[in-house]
Amino acid sequence: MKIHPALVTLSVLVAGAVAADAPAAAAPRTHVVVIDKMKFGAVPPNLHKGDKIVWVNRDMFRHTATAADKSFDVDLPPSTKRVTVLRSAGIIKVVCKFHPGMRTVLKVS
Ligand SMILES: [Cu+2]
Repeated sequence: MKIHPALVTLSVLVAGAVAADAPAAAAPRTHVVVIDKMKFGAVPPNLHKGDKIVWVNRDMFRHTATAADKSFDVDLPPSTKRVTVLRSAGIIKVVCKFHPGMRTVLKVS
């Protein structure tokens, strides 16, 4: 059986429309983690791949937010903020390279 090229085009268009109607993943959100007094502040629950974290350093010291899995490494001079995007799911351990006692954990689904 020979399929008319126009039919192929039509079925591709229909498939595209169906995909567009499928429930999309939750829109990425932006969360804030404040570093103050040599500690990472509360980490928001329900983090998802694609979300952004705004790391805010309120200290007079330079810090970093460095993922143990190397998915991000943010330098944070005093009184600065930087944004990272969570590109992978999983449990991500985060430390400050300058102060090994500073640690937190992100749970990304
Ligand atoms: Cu630090």
